[in-house]
Amino acid sequence: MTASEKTPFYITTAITYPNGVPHIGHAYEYIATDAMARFKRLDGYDVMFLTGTDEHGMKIAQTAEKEGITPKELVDRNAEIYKAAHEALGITYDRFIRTTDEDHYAASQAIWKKMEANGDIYLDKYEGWYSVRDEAFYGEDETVVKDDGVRYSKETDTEVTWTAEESYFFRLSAYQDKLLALYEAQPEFGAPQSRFNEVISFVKRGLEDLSISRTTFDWGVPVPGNSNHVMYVWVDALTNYLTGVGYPDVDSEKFRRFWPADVHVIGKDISRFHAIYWPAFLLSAGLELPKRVMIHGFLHNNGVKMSKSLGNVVAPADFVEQYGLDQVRFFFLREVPFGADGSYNHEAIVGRMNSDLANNFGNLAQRSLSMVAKNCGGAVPTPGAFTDADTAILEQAGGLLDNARAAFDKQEFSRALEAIWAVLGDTNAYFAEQAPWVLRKTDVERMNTVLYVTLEVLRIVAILAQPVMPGSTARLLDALGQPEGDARQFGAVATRIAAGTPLPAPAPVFPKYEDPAEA
Ligand code: MET
Repeated sequence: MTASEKTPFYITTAITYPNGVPHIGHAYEYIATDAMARFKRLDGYDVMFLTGTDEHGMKIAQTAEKEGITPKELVDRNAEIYKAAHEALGITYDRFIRTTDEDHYAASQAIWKKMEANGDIYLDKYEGWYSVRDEAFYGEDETVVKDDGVRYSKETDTEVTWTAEESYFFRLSAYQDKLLALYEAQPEFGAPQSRFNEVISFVKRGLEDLSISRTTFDWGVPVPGNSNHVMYVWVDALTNYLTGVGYPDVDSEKFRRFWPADVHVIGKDISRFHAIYWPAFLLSAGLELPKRVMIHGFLHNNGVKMSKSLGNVVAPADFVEQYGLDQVRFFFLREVPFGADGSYNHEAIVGRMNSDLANNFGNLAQRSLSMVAKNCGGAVPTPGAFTDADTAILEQAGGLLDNARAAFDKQEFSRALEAIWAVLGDTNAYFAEQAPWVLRKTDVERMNTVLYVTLEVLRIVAILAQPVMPGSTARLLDALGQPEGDARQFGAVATRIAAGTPLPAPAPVFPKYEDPAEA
């Protein structure tokens, strides 16, 4: 199938302010979004996966000033650091957008003009509280003065400063009913439900018009027709999702193919921007709305020692170095239901690495493949008639694809992995019960059948686990004699491993965690 015959699927991460260094929270979002993108590619979709950096705004301008460099120098340097983090995490984005990219200025100014032409932008004066950390405006009732005499945002605990300047406003107040109608018509527009409900109640309490330009600094996209103003950073930031698919050229093949986005994956701290402001801007500009905003929770290091020397690991690359890339990807997606908050610590990671990966998956593969190498001439054996036990396990494995699809379509990664690992658990029990090492002496045909069934389950599990653990599953699929290409696409789940397929000498795929201190 050519790309244009496939169903398009457009997925995005939030774009990060490149004013610091990537941390585990970024890694978590990139990994989840990447797993989703890989899943859809393997399932035959034409995927567009956008990620990048959010380079304007006061926060960036202030960080640059502190460092004594220009904002552009700062973002040029740091964008590379974020790209390197994507690389280290195996993120297969199609475009890394930087909001200083030229085409993004054009897109931001184009959407501004559309909103203006629709009568939704007017010039007035802004007076209120602004948090540079959050790049967000807060109502007085959303702030509190603490014992230190400083005023903070109640929600995010960041300092706010009084801002009074001429500003353009977006008529957000006019969108309350339209947004509520949207939420009603598209009940899965925001997910998970509990986080979406918070957004809905916020809108129900009433919306004020939004200040969308600044005059006190110039690090931003100039407002069309008034170069004293730059756009409020969130106006241009959200527009990145349009730039990524060719906006303002709405007739381009790319735009027609990929807009509206299928899923925006974001953190819970920015749900208001994505589920309220963004659809309002799009409605104003006469553009279609994204199908889903998936709001994930935060991961906390619950305080248990993470690294041998420092007692804490926060850089994604260190994590990967310590545990292995696929192990980290698996852990994050398996451990915490996506959407919920969760925690991670060294013991939990090692636990999953050793029990789920090394024991349940790796050992089963290693034991069955070595038996095949020794007793079946190094090729997939020919099975005899299947018993009920064989059929039961094959049916369970065969049912995993539908199950995984249903879970991934809602970004319920942990649920998909749980189901896959339940089948692995049952296959381990099956293998122990059937005891092919005993059959070797008593009933070779039966041994062949048991090994065949086991390899077949491993094949299906390896195919389905690819989005989460691309490297190890590729090695396992090599060991199972499955070439790259169609044999590894989800469509291949419906086939059976072919008897007689020659197999290379098996090598362990999932190592146990070795404590460097004890090595
Ligand atoms: N830079 C924002 C943040 O990190 C996200 C922008 S997504 C359009 O909070």
